[in-house]
Amino acid sequence: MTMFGETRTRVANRHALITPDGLVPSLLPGVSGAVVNVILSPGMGAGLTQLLLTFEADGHAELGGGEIESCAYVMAGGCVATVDGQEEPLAAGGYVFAPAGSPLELSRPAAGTRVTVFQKMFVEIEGLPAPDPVFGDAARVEGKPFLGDPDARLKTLLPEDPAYDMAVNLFTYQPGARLPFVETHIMEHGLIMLEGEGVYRLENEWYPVTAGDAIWMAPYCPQWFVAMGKGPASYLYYKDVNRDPFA
Ligand code: UGY
Ligand code: MN
Repeated sequence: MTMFGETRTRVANRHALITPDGLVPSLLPGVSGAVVNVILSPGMGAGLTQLLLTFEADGHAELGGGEIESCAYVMAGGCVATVDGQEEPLAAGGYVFAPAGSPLELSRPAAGTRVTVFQKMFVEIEGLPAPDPVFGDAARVEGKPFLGDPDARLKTLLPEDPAYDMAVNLFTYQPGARLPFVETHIMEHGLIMLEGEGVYRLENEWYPVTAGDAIWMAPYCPQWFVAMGKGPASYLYYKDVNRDPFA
């Protein structure tokens, strides 16, 4: 229960914690029959948008296209994803990447389907082929020990190929597992906690976090996480990758 006049949400200049209690829906062109929460956006200084879509049974979304690339991950329920005429059913844990120039269509959702979408402006490299669409299922991706720790496992959902300038990863920590050091890096993150709880350090603040919380980390935001619950904690996150800092 939230205390009267209180929230754990905190929006700072170089990081943000957005908790579900304060979310207010907005209308987004191309989306119907869904509650849309634009959780992260350029409006707060972020270089990405992170959307949470909660569909009704007749919901439909057409996202991206133009210079925008999109990656959608189904957190609960299921729907059909279409990119460039290729159509795939996605259940919970299913995901899809639609490159710039290829709108992402989500249709025929089960009522209550919840989808996180990360979007950014694609940065082209001359002479490099454009990235292909990707359809996948997180259950089929191997979780690799992070820097040798078998209790902190990382699933890399998109191809590790210079054609892609967006990474979307799934991190699962056993209780007590943590990032081995406080990271400070050029890459920006958008993140949503999928399961469990822990403490996230963002710059010089420490935040208790739980499933449903979203986080923005600007480039160079010092960051660290420790899983503190009785069960595993997992989060889905975005990262901009593979481009020259001057691009
Ligand atoms: O990929 C990453 O930079 C990751 N280790 N960061 C994070 O989980 N905050
Ligand atoms: Mn990081």
